[in-house]
Amino acid sequence: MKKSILALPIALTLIACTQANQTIQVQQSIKVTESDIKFSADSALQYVIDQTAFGPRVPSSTSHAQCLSYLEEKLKSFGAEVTIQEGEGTSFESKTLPVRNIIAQINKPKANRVILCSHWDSRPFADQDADSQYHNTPIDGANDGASGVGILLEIARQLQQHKADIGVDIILFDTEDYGTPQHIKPEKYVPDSWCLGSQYWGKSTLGKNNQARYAILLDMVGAAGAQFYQEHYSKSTAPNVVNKVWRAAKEIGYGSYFVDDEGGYITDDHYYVNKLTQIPCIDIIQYDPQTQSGFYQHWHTHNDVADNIDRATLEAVGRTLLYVIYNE
Ligand code: AHN
Ligand code: ZN
Repeated sequence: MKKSILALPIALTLIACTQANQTIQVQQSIKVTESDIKFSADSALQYVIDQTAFGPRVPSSTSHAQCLSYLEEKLKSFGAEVTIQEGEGTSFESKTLPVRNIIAQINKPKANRVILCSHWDSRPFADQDADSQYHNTPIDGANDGASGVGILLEIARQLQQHKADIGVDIILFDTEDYGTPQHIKPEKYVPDSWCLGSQYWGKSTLGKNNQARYAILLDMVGAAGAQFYQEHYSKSTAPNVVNKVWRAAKEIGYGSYFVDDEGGYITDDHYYVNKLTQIPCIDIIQYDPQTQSGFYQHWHTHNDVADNIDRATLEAVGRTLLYVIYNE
């Protein structure tokens, strides 16, 4: 975004800080303003549709393999250096499951980096569906998986056209959504059955050696009218990152999506990034006080389809993240 920066006077915001009982003011420079940011919600939505069009992205399936090639090709076409991390994990039934994490490095020479992540697999069980005949059938996961990935693809595309000063690692975790279903009681209890991809990455040298300053996870970021509360593990391990993102959203007019209030504890990929690496990670995830689960109303049902994805929500999240990145 070099051109627009030169054309604009540098805006400054004043942020009040309290230090040693006195309030001081810190000047923080805004390098890129809201109106400089480009993000196409149409394009992000198309990436969601593309992913779901392969069919459910259940690990070991043909659709999963096809979507892996699609995501790898897309990220390469946006100029990122892409690595597929191959690994495995143990399912709730004590079976070995494959893991294919997709790691796309943008601006690789930069030491100053952040991670943006999401899971790209979809759940093999519609175990929240009202009709129990569907409980063993896989879901599209348009919101649960594809929405975060769609936003991250569009961010990668934008970062190729308008460079940021920092480096960004986009990490698409696999095998997040294979956790113990409601309707199956395994013979032997297997702990940590969710988030197998982020667990594998966090224990690997790729995770251990990653020097990113912080990480932001997206999960279920595409429903109309979604609201993102400040999830508990995020707030306790990465309070500065939560504040940075929620303040950014408010500054550019998305305060109605990013609510300044506490959410519950959610076991998601960010939990394992925090537990297994040095990188503080937050989760941007919809909280719906109207549903019993607290999750998206179509969570783990066959209504989690691309038709229920809303451009405005993709845009609110995508623009907020770009605003944060361009101002690092
Ligand atoms: C649990 O239900 C324990 N965690 C939810 C994590 C998740 C599933 N996110 C999307 N799908
Ligand atoms: Zn899920």
